[in-house]
Amino acid sequence: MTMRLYTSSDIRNVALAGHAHSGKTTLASAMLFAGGATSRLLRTEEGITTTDFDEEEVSRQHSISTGIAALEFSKKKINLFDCPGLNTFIHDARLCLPAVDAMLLVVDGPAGVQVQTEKAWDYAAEFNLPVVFVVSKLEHERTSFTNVVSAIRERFGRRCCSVESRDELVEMIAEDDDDLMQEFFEQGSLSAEHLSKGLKKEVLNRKVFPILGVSAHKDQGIRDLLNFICEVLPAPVDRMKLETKGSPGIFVFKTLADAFAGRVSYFKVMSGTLRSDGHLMNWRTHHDERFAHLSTPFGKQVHEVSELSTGDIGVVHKLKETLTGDSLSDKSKEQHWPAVHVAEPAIAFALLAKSRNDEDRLATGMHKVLEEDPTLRFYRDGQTKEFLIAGNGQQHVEAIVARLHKRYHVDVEVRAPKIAYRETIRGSADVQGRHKKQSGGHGQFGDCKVKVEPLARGEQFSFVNATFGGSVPKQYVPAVEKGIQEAAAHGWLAGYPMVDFKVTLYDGSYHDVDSNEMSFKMAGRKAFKAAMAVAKPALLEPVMKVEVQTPVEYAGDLLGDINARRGRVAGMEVNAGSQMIRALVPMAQMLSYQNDLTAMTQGRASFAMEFDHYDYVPPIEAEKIIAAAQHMQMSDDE
Ligand SMILES: Nc1nc2c(ncn2[C@@H]2O[C@H](COP(=O)(O)OP(=O)(O)OP(=O)(O)O)[C@@H](O)[C@H]2O)c(=O)[nH]1
Ligand SMILES: [Mg+2]
Repeated sequence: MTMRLYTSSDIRNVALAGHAHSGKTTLASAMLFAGGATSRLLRTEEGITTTDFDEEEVSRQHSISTGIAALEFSKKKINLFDCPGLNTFIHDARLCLPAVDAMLLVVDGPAGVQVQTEKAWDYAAEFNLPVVFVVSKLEHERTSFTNVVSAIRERFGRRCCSVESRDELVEMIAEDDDDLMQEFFEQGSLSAEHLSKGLKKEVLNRKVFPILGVSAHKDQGIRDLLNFICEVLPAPVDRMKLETKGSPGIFVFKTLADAFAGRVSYFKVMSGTLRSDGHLMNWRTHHDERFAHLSTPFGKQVHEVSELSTGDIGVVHKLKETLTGDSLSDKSKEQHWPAVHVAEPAIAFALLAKSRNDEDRLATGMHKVLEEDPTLRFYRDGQTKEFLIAGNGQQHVEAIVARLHKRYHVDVEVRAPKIAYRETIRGSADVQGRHKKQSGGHGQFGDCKVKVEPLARGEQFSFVNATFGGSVPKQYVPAVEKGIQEAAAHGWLAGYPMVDFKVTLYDGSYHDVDSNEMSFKMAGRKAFKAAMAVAKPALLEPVMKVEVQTPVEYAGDLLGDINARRGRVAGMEVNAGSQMIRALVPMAQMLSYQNDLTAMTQGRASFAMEFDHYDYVPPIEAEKIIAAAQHMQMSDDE
């Protein structure tokens, strides 16, 4: 199927975001059906929706990654981004948000505002996106539209306003514009034209957040929502300064590694018009990429197009060197758009290949899967020689392992999670590192004096050369630094990387013949070891920011449980009958939280967590970690 051409002002890119199970995928289906893009309403339960096509999504009945599909409505092209809402996959939504121009924040009718509703709201703020709340499942017997509207306003402010409350909306719009205020005072209302213009502006500037209601199952409010998108939400060119006339440039926001079709890249046209059979330069890799066939995404399928206007969303297959976050543009003009910054994943699992054959294919398969998800890390532990995969949580990693199995037939076992501990120092040291081997043959000589001090959390490492008079010849200074860094990478207490410390090299000596780089590197290592003996090394552990939402009756038990996990409660609020608990809890205590929380609350509570900071491990726990590391060291030496 080939799609017609749309000009920049006829394009709308909207994300459907919100809590898991709130009805985003079903709503996307209903919108596609209403727009004539599918011949009937496809439901998540049937496993055949347009935007959930991955094997894992079908079997779990939850979206795992953002599915994109286009439809036409009142001559506009709407690109729908159906985002995952589950805690462990919602980060995937964030990666796609640079490509959209508004967010439909879906709020579950029966359940109301939930943990990931807030997360999605925060994402919208981060990317400066207009937000329209969509209350789902309107026909459901437990949905009260009025109650959900109150909960939304209580949580996100009175600028969230049901479009049914026309008077209130008119007042809000008039409030922010002197001319409209005057008209409002004189006429007691606003003309239809001014109201519509005013609303558009207020939504774009995130001054007003309209609330609509829909039932995807009963096809209620779907056309109104589509109309609203076309009439009120901005075209890409209304929201961002995009050059429609210049040479073409694109930003890649998503990559799929298809076992058969190979690499599939999703992009937004950021400038000019992109035509098929053109070439663009990838400015990260300096690789000339050919865009043979251009298409518009439609879930797993694509609809071919001959060109795409500024602001439109496209798909292209088989780019050679391009990954998520890359900017490509015509050779004549280098252009860059910022990639989304992702935090380092703090939880790692060991992967054990089930057979030799699996081991051989593990790395190849994994590298393909990794292309799809820049938040994952795959590496080999220097200490244990195990393959490790780091991600956002157990479910995240399990989904990856399942994908590896289904797509590439690699069988691996996921082992107990590893916590990414770090080491640091609490005290300072002033030490000497001296390496000398001058018996027979060519000698070795390096000598350095260093001061070592703690740095603030997160500052990693700094090295200052404060020598004078050539006590350490300039060409050997980097060797001292390298020696220290290499030793620091293996830590001191339990083999975890040493971080947040500063080294000042202030003196040393050398030998005219026997000094060389290697000798000064050795001297650096020795200085590090000498420093650790006195600088009070300590273990650091990742601490997570945890948000739990629960019916009020479980709050007492959950608080006690958080305490038992060495957690610190940072805030509590009651909102429309449900209790929100915010806490900081060491990751080591959160590994089984999903299961424990379900058991403690009969599955009625939900939670979200993300890495927050590193903090000292209390002495008793630290002893255990150090003992475990020494034990492993010993069995390695055997
Ligand atoms: N009663 C009713 N149920 C609905 C409606 N829309 C969706 N549901 C049901 O809600 C459940 C979740 O729907 P999904 O569309 O998969 O939810 P989602 O928001 O995409 O969930 P994630 O992908 O996990 O974030 C399914 O059982 C749907 O059948 C509706 O309009 N009315
Ligand atoms: Mg979904």
